[in-house]
Order: sequence, then C-alpha cells, then structure tokens
Amino acid sequence: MGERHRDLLTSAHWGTYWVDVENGKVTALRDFAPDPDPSPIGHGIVSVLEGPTRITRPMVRRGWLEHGPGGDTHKRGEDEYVPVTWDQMNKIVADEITRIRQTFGNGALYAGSYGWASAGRFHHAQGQLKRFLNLAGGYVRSVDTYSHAAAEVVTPHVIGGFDMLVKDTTTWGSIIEHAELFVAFGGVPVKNGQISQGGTGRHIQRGALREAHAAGVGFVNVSPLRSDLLEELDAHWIAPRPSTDTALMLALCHTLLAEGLHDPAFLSRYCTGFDRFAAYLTGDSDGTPKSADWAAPICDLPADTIRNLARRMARSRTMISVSWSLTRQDHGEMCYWAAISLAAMLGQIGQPGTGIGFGYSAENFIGASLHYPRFASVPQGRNPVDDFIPVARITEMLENPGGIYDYNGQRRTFPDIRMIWWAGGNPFHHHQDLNRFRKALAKAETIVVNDWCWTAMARHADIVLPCTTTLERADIALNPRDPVQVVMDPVIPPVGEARSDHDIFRGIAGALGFEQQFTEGRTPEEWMRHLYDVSRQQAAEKGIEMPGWDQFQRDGWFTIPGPAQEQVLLSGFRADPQAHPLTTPSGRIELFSETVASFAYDDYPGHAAWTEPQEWLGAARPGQLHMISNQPRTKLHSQLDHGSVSRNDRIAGREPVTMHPEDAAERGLTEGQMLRVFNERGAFLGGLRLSTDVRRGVIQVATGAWFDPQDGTCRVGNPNAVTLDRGTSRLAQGPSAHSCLVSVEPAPGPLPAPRAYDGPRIAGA
Ligand SMILES: Nc1nc2c(c(=O)[nH]1)N[C@H]1C(S)=C(S)[C@@H](COP(=O)(O)OP(=O)(O)OC[C@H]3O[C@@H](n4cnc5c(=O)[nH]c(N)nc54)[C@H](O)[C@@H]3O)O[C@H]1N2
Ligand SMILES: Nc1nc2c(c(=O)[nH]1)N[C@H]1C(S)=C(S)[C@@H](COP(=O)(O)OP(=O)(O)OC[C@H]3O[C@@H](n4cnc5c(=O)[nH]c(N)nc54)[C@H](O)[C@@H]3O)O[C@H]1N2
Ligand SMILES: [Mo]
Repeated sequence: MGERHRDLLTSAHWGTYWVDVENGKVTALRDFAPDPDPSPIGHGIVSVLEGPTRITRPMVRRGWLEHGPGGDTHKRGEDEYVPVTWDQMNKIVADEITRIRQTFGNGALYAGSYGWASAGRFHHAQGQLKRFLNLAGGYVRSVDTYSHAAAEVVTPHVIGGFDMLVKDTTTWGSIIEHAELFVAFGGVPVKNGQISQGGTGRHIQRGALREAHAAGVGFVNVSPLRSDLLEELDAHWIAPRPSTDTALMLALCHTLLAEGLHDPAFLSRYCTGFDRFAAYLTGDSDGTPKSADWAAPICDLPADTIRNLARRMARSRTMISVSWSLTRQDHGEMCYWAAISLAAMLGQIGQPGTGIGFGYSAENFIGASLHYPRFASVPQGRNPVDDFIPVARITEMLENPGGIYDYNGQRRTFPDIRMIWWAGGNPFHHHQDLNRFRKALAKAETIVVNDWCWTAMARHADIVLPCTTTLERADIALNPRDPVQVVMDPVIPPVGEARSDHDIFRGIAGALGFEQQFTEGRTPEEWMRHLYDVSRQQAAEKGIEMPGWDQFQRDGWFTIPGPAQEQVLLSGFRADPQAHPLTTPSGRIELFSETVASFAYDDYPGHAAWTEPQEWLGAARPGQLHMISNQPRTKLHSQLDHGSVSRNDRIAGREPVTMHPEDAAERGLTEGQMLRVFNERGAFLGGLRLSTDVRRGVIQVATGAWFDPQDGTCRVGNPNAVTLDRGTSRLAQGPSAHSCLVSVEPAPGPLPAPRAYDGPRIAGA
C-alpha cells in the first residue's frame, strides 16, 4: 500500500477507532474524533487479543479425536483439547464433511450459524461459511432472527415486510420538526444506540433525542425500566408489568373507540378489517370489552393512566416507537399487531414525524437519514438443500428429529442433524434455557466452531478453528447503514496460528478439491478491491460518489452524506394508496388478516388479541419476580465480555442484578450482595444493584456474560441459564426470552470461582 500518512483505523459494530501499535502489539484504541458520541465498548478488546481466552491453534476435542464422531459428547465443555497442524486439520474436517454427506446427506448438516460476527465487508464469517458449504453440497439453514423474529413473520401479513419498515423508518429530523409526543414502548435506551450492524462512525441517537426534547417533543417511556429513556428528556414513565403491552395497547385502542377519538376516514381508506377488530375491542365478539378497566389489573396500572395516555396521543402529533424487545416475548407478534392497530386508529401513519416506528430503541442507524446504497457482498452461491428451521427452534430440532411443528401456516418437520457448524455466532449467548440446549447439543456427532476466543460455544466444539480478529486482517467497513465508510487496517500480525475465516475455508476447500471455485482465483485483497469497485459502481448509479480505491486507502475513511429530505414511513401509501399499495394481500393495513385467520391457531383469531403469557407476573408464585434480560451497555452480546470494559462493571466478578430497593428489603437483601437467581430450568450467580429505576416485581440482568455452568448454575451470571425456550407462538416461533419468572435468594457461600475466562485444558500446555 506504500507509506501511510495517517493513523491506523479499525471499525466494529460499536464504532470506528484509531489504533495505537507498538512493537507489533496494540496498546490502545482511540475514539474517532469526528464521531459526536463515540462508544467506550471498543476499548475492551486491547486486553484480550492474547491470553488464556485467545484460541491460538487449530484443536480437536480429545474425546472426539480418540473415539471418533459422537465420542464422549457428555464431556463437551470440560474436555481437553489437542492441538493439530492446519494441514492435519484440513484433512480432518474434509473427511468429516465427506462422511456426513455419504452417510446421511447434506440435510444432516446444520449451519444456520446465527450471529453478529464482526464488521467488514469481505471477512464476514457467515458469508464465507455459507459460500464454502454451498460448494460442499449445502446445509440446513435458519430463517428469521433472535432480534425480532415475531415481527418478521407477522408484519408482512399486516403492513408489509419488516426490512422495509426498518429502512423506511421516519427519520429523526422529521420527528424533531413535526412530532409533539413520542410514546416509546420499551424506551429508547442510549446503551443500544452504541451499536450499528456493520460499523458506524457517527453515533446520532443520543443527539437526536436531545434535539427532539429541545424542540418541545414530549416523551412517554412505557417500560419496566425508567433508565430506558435519558433522564434529561423529562419523560413520563409508565411501567406496566412486562409482557402486558398488548393488553395496554388494546385498552388504548378501546379508549379511542369508546370516546370517538379514532380516525374513521383513515381506517376506511387505508385499512381493512377494522370492523372485526372493533368487535373484539368492544367485546361483541367474545363478551369482554378491552377497556382501560379491563387492562388495568393485567398491566397493574391505574385505568386513568391508560385513558389519559390515549387522549393525549389522540390530541397530539404522536409517534409510537416500538422496541424490538416487545417481539422477544410470549406472543410477541401481537404487540406489533396491536401497536400497528393503535397507530392506524390514530390515523397519523404516513405523515411527517408521526405514526409508528420500529427500532428507534435498537440501533444507531434507525431513524438516520441515509441513502442505503447497495454494496456488494461475497456471493454465497446456491444452497442445494432447501430445508430450514426458525432460528430459535434449535434445541427442539435436536431433541426431536422428525418432529412436526407449525410455522407461519406451514406444518414442518425437524431434520435429523448430525453435524453443526458455527462461525460468527454464539448460541451459548443467544439461545434460551441453556442447560436444556447443552443437553440437546450432546446429540450432535460433530460440532465445528470458528471463533477467535474460547466462548462457551467454542468450548463445546469438537473441532475448533481459530480465526483472526478484525485487527489482524485487512478489510473494508462499507456499510449502507452508516454515512462513514472506513478502511480496516491489519494493525498486528495474526495471533498464534489464527487465520481469517476465508483462509480457513480456502484450506479445507483445498482438501476437498474445490479451492479454485471457492476463491475464484482471487486473493483476499483482490476480492476487497472487487467488492469495492462493484459497490462504487452501484453507488454511482444512484448518484452517490465514492473515492477510488487508492484514495480510500490513503485517506482511511470518507462520508456519504444523507439525502437532503427527511424520510417519512409510508408517505407514498398515504398520498396515494392505489399507486403505492402495501405488500399485504389487500394492499392495505390489515387490522384483520384472512391469511392469519385461515391458519386456525386458537390464539390467533386474525387480529391483534391478548393471550396470557406462559410466564408473567399475573401467574407468579409467591416471591417470584419477572426477569428482563436486555442488551448490555458494556458490550455487544457476548462479544468482549472477557474484555476490560465489561469485566470492570461486575460485582465481585458476577453480573449485576438490578432490583427495586423495596423488593430487596422484603427479601432481606442488601446492595452488593451475592445472589442466586433461579427457577426450575437453572440458576445463575449475580451481584445485587439497587435502583428505583426498575419497576417493582422486576429484575433486570443484562445479557452477555459468558456461560459458565457448574451443575446447571452459571457462575458469572448469564440470564439465559433460566430463560424460557418456547416459540413466541405457532405463527413465528421466535425467541421469547423476555417472558421469564425467577426467584432470588442470597447465594450460598463459599462461591465457586468463575471459570469462563480461563480457557479449556490444552494437551501439552
Ligand atoms: N435472554 C436474552 N437472550 C438474547 C437476547 C435478549 O434480549 N435476551 N437478545 C438476542 C439477540 S437480539 C441477538 S441478536 C442474539 C445475539 O447473539 P450472537 O450474535 O450469537 O452473539 P455475539 O456475542 O455477537 O456472537 C458473535 C460471535 O462471533 C464471534 N466473532 C466475532 N468476529 C468473528 C469473526 O471474524 N469470525 C468468526 N468466526 N467469529 C467471530 C464472537 O467472538 C462471538 O463469539 O442474542 C439473543 N439472545
Ligand atoms: N450496547 C448494546 N447495544 C445493542 C446490543 C447489545 O448487545 N449491546 N444489541 C443490539 C441488538 S442485536 C438488538 S436486536 C437491539 C435490540 O434492541 P431492543 O430490543 O430495543 O433492546 P433491549 O435492550 O433488549 O430492550 C429495550 C428495553 O425494552 C424493555 N422491555 C423489555 N421487556 C419489555 C416489555 O415487556 N414491555 C416493555 N414496554 N418494555 C420491555 C427493557 O427494559 C429494555 O431495556 O439492540 C442492539 N443494541
Ligand atoms: Mo439482535
């Protein structure tokens, strides 16, 4: 690249950083000055590039090596690992793929490989894995996400595809200019705005909230946590019982209808099925009016609070913001359907600054003014296997091969999986009821994991393929969801024998005889240039100018300014519903869906409706609390949990458990005390943090602690040790992590030391 006259740069889902290097070691990451609100998360990586959590050599689990596939699977998580050379490893993996294909077929290989991996256009772990496996005969994939599966399945029936709803979201500028009231279900916690998938160089969420407040927008935070909205926004905090938002929204709808505050003109021009929904609201269809008085005891809110909120929403220019967390609960589909129905009754959809938005709470880019240029990715090819599972049904799939289940109107059969491959994700982070998952995993004969650090998933693998971090390879963070495009410099050499995922697959492809097809004869640098040039060409077609490759490398970054005009969700539809119909069957907002009704699910009558969750405070046994396991402030999921930023936020090495002081007093618990949080599924240890910012009856535990089980108890504090693994419903089969009851008691001492960050036993080490 020639001599560099600029500082080294890197990009991550949590931001852009300058990197300081001395003698081949990273000494610091520095905040990217042009970013108005940089995130501290990135600094956590410096301490863990090397050390016991780093995987430095290809390794095979001893039980698998000695007894073959399926050997000693009960030892996964505790077994010793045996280092091998890359040449040996390539042959081992190639032979195992061949065995699986010949014995069972590619339909026995599961490689959904869900997860966030790293920023970088070329070294995208899943993209590389899937390209490789498609050339090797294919794999069973997964559909939908852990983030918002319920929305992905329900919104196409009701208002249109979820991708469209996120990309076309009304921008902050429009809200600042036009909204009077911003009602945030699940808040807009700025901890989440640190993240933008694919990288960001401009954090705007906090600034946008402040500007809206300064412009006079009133905020309502509907959430079990007051801290889900910045204190300085002076929000009205309404804290219903968790997992009761659907009942609350139905009661808001009922109030609008009962008091004539709804918009019949909007409902008749832009919606179908309001009569059916209205009959449910009034109780004509089932005998129960969904009034504020009906919802009050369900939500544990005064009925007047509900009625007043409905009136305030009707008389204001109102934006309804729905957090993705509302989908990650029992019947999470219904929260979204109810929210859309509520927005439709207010009649403000498609007008500047008002209506409805999904995910302002979730990521930095949502609500940003962007062109969303179409950037090129590594082509994955065609998967010859067309089988899939809804992503969060993995445990059931392993427990129940051949089992029948429902999904979005289909009756499907679980495949019989023998081999599992993960690159760029951590199911021991993202999945629920991890003790059950761990047992189910023992059924797989072979588990392969690419990762750079010894997460619980890597420690349950039979075959461990050590990959580089982003700091050890060149890449480009071209991200359509951010204005800032960044060169990712290779700042240090690969640690140990680590290889990029691309090089790992290239090696195995060589052993299987299709290296040429995998690389198409390009080096990684040639691939990046190719992806960049295609992206630049496609951007130019949209009138977006990007510098040439050499200048990009020289400068290190550039900005693509957003469109001059603010974006308004569904403004085209509002202006002319005939010319711009929705992608629903009727082309309109379906408050009643014939399609969903035709599935004949007893809990899905074809419109938004309330069904009691399996676990919620309304069904709690004495002493039980509702646990919210939300996104962590100090990291992204489990990434960098082992790093300094995350571990400095622990209480005696355990994850903080936030509880209302009165709930603590009732249990005789005091600040800083070690706790055992448990239910019939498992337990974890945590440290008590008291706060009046959490609703009574609720505890909050961030996700992300590396799963560290000892007899079913996680020693560090991973909340998925106790969450419920149940599909949101037969419709979407999404994860329902947020609906979970637990008990809390003082942890019995002496406490076992955490082992999550020790790494496994390694032969010869
Ligand atoms: N209880 C509860 N559980 C939840 C949630 C919740 O709200 N509550 N939220 C859910 C949500 S929304 C999500 S999206 C999921 C997230 O779940 P995941 O996306 O699976 O979590 P991550 O920790 O981001 O996992 C990424 C993994 O990729 C590895 N990695 C990073 N870079 C590379 C690379 O270049 N190559 C390879 N091979 N590996 C790499 C990291 O080390 C890490 O192990 O969790 C879900 N789980
Ligand atoms: N720092 C950081 N930011 C992240 C992530 C991360 O790991 N770390 N993960 C990213 C990812 S993958 C995703 S999908 C998004 C997720 O974005 P969200 O889904 O918005 O994130 P959460 O923090 O899980 O939930 C937001 C808030 O919803 C509230 N909540 C939970 N249950 C209920 C309920 O029943 N009713 C109401 N009204 N409120 C409820 C919780 O108090 C929680 O703080 O975040 C992204 N941002
Ligand atoms: Mo997510």
